[in-house]
Amino acid sequence: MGYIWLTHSSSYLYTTLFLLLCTCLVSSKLVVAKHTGITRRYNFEVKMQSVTRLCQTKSIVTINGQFPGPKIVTREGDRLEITVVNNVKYNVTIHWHGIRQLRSGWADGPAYVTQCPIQTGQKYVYRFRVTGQRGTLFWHAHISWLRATLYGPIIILPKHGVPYPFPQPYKEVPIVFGEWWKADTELVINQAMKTGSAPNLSDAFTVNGLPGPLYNCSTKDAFKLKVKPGKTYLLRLINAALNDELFFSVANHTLTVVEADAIYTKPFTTNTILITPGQTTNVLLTAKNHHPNASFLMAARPYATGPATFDNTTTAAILVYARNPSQKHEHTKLPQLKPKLPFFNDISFAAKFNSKLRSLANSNFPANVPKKIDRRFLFTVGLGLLPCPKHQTCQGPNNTMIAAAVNNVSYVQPKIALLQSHFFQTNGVFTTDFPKNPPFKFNYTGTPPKNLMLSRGTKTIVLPFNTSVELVLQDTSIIGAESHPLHLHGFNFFVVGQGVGNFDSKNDPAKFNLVDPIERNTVGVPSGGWVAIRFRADNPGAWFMHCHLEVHTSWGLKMAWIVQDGTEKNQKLPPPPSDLPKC
Ligand SMILES: *[C@@H]1O[C@H](CO)[C@@H](O)[C@H](O)[C@H]1NC(C)=O
Ligand SMILES: *[C@@H]1O[C@H](CO)[C@@H](O)[C@H](O)[C@H]1NC(C)=O
Ligand SMILES: *[C@@H]1O[C@H](CO)[C@@H](O)[C@H](O)[C@H]1NC(C)=O
Ligand SMILES: *[C@@H]1O[C@H](CO)[C@@H](O)[C@H](O)[C@H]1NC(C)=O
Ligand SMILES: *[C@@H]1O[C@H](CO)[C@@H](O)[C@H](O)[C@H]1NC(C)=O
Ligand SMILES: *[C@@H]1O[C@H](CO)[C@@H](O)[C@H](O)[C@H]1NC(C)=O
Ligand SMILES: *[C@@H]1O[C@H](CO)[C@@H](O)[C@H](O)[C@H]1NC(C)=O
Ligand SMILES: *[C@@H]1O[C@H](CO)[C@@H](O)[C@H](O)[C@H]1NC(C)=O
Ligand SMILES: *[C@@H]1O[C@H](CO)[C@@H](O)[C@H](O)[C@H]1NC(C)=O
Ligand SMILES: *[C@@H]1O[C@H](CO)[C@@H](O)[C@H](O)[C@H]1NC(C)=O
Ligand SMILES: [Cu+2]
Repeated sequence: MGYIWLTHSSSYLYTTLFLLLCTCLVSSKLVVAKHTGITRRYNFEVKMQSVTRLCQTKSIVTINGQFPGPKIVTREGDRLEITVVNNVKYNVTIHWHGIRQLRSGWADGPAYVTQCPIQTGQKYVYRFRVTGQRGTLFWHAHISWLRATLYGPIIILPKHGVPYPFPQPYKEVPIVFGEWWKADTELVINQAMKTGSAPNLSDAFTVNGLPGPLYNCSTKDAFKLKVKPGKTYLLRLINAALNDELFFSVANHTLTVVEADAIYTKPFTTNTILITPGQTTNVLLTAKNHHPNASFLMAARPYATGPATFDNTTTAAILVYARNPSQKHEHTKLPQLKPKLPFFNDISFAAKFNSKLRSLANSNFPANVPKKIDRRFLFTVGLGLLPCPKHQTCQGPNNTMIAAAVNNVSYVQPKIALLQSHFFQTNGVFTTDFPKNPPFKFNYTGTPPKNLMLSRGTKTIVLPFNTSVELVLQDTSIIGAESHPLHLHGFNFFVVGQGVGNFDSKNDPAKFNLVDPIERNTVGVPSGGWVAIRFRADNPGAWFMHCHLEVHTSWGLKMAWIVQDGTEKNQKLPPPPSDLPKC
């Protein structure tokens, strides 16, 4: 049984010293720029829009007719007020992915967790403050599969006068990955849930909504990034794809990772990025000093480890060097160079890449890793089977449905939001007996048990305010091992350890990195392995935790934490806003 050891490395010493030097400059400005923040207002009208991709036109759900949706630009410390008006036939909710939502849980967005959906003709104003975060996040629909087309960037700039802890880029460019179906995605998931089989695969991946030149009938539908020689660009990478982790690489250029999930990282250079759905990564790209005689594809395709087939196509945007207009003709003839991406199931690349991600962890941006742990949990995550509903025929083995679970519990979505039920103490919506450990011990990553059936329930774990939690997420090989990007709402967590095989509670904790672990909101549970995370439950509310592969969420790979109020006034969740949608 191998493991990947995360430790503090002295090779980062130079970076740390350099950043400490900058610190004095920054802190003097921090005092001057004692800003209370402003309120920024956005209007989101959910409406249908006709869009053509891959030579086929379909009507998709959009915000304000835009695809991808509008960019939210804000600053650390600001308040946001986003009015969402639903003018489509579907129920809608919007989630502000990665925003901490400190004591504003009513604005988090997952349907039937923190709110009932915004029904046709209704509106809801999401009000929250951006506290202690800066970098790239994104917003997306959080109901059924509507996030297939309802997503857009959230850009959080540092407070006024506070520089980045890396050289100021010449330009900043969001690069949003998506996944495109020619078919109606609501029909795709509804059909799969009826038959108990895997949903139809997507037809393409997209960059900023465009599939790019490697697809038939898409040469013109390519995102072009025009760069000037010698300039440095900050690419704000967002994986908004529904079901696929992605590798991303730019031909003949290296990338320097500087931030992940709105947390600054120790910078490191790489040719390829791995980014799971739900993750964001900021990278610096420096253009060559001269005009090369080529343009360069910026390509992405899946990292796929599971048993199922997947969309193995490649999306690409094009990096072009700006030329003067007289040379325009010449430029169109330039060859397009392609990057070399890792093989689809390159587990060892994934492990190496993830072990390079470290928090900046300096005095300005400390890594407040919980050291004393109040509660420890071990959750298995993976696939399984459920009985076919009465009067239905299912396509799983022996008339079963394929499903997924955490600790063998496949989550059942309630009819009323968990947070409402918790706040008003209505019984019968959820129980508080979510298993703290796997109900049956087995060789999680070895030969699966004979019985592949799962149980069902709306189970939660209740945590007193400020509990420090250590959670080990353990993949299983039931139906097939697979990397699962687990996303936690309401918190960032520290990734203190990861490894292959089964977690060893005797020997693995000694190898945890408690010095500069990466802090984030979504982590890939290694295929056939485990990951250990730590967080402090300092945010009262009902917080969803689920696989960010939407198909697995549909199958039940989700659960929720209930975090109780603290004793102080500023440790309590305020009552719901008066316009909170009703069920
Ligand atoms: C899914 O694919 C099958 C086989 O190609 C096709 O018959 C079916 O119509 C597709 N479903 C949807 C919702 O597009
Ligand atoms: C693209 O079109 C060509 C020619 O029609 C066809 O042979 C090929 O299979 C298509 N490729 C894809 C990925 O659909
Ligand atoms: C791109 O990289 C390839 C492989 O390293 C190299 O052969 C080629 O010269 C490079 N081209 C340019 C224009 O940088
Ligand atoms: C680029 O191509 C032009 C025209 O073919 C040629 O004159 C020039 O020398 C080339 N430049 C480089 C750097 O290869
Ligand atoms: C993609 O998958 C299809 C169907 O499984 C297969 O025929 C094709 O060879 C694969 N393409 C690549 C590039 O792996
Ligand atoms: C299906 O049922 C048969 C007969 O009861 C059993 O032998 C087999 O193990 C079952 N398959 C699965 C995947 O449960
Ligand atoms: C679990 O299964 C794996 C893979 O078959 C094997 O290498 C390992 O020894 C098993 N572990 C235990 C504790 O049986
Ligand atoms: C999961 O729960 C089902 C239903 O209670 C049970 O039959 C099965 O043995 C459990 N499996 C595991 C691995 O806990
Ligand atoms: C939470 O607990 C930690 C560790 O015991 C303590 O340092 C901190 O002050 C507590 N925070 C609150 C808000 O109570
Ligand atoms: C929309 O949400 C309401 C409130 O939860 C629910 O009663 C209704 O069934 C939902 N409609 C659909 C189409 O899911
Ligand atoms: Cu998953």
